[in-house]
Amino acid sequence: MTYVLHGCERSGSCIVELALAQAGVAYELRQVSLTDYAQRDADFRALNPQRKLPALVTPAGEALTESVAILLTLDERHPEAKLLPAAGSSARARALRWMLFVATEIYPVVEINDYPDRFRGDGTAEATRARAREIWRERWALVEPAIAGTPWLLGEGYSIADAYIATVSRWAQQEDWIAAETPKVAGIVRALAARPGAAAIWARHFPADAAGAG
Ligand SMILES: N[C@@H](CCC(=O)N[C@@H](CS)C(=O)NCC(=O)O)C(=O)O
Repeated sequence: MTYVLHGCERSGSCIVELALAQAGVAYELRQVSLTDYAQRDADFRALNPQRKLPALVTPAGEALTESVAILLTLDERHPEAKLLPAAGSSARARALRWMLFVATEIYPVVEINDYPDRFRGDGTAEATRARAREIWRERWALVEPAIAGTPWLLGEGYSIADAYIATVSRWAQQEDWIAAETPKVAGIVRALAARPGAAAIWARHFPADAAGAG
């Protein structure tokens, strides 16, 4: 048995795939097309009642969901991969702080941008999406000054928090704003797109940003 990752290009499964590749473990990809709304199919719903990607089935058959929970579980089970700095370290605390900020304060806003009808109440979908993008930008403006390394979040070097930041920064049709207003975030994207072991995965999820593209 190997890991089975249920995901889709350009989605949060990119982060999990980068973690699995870094851990050097075998995994199989199962496509769940967001374009086709396949996350709402009964098969996938049985795996994740929340009907969202990513979902990871472990070699022991456990179903894991929630991107950060998946990453922390992989970090515990494959410590040699060093997905995150060592437990108890100051560097780990900073990586967790900003990865969780992006996961809990920015990632959910993308749902409002992508599916405004779910949230619009009496307003229009356009107005709901526009407000989501304002909030999204305000929150990215908090991430930018926290990036202490060159190019990575931590001065100590790469961690899976960089993959998290880079992936979420590609959403909500805000790539141009990210490039113009958050150059350190954009620098993480560029460095990840060129990073050995990550470049091929990144190119599949985000071909426009692949190193050397454009
Ligand atoms: N809290 C979840 C969020 C997952 C999420 O929003 N995934 C998106 C793709 S990146 C999704 O499946 N959206 C489909 C939908 O909302 O119908 C996590 O961190 O895994």
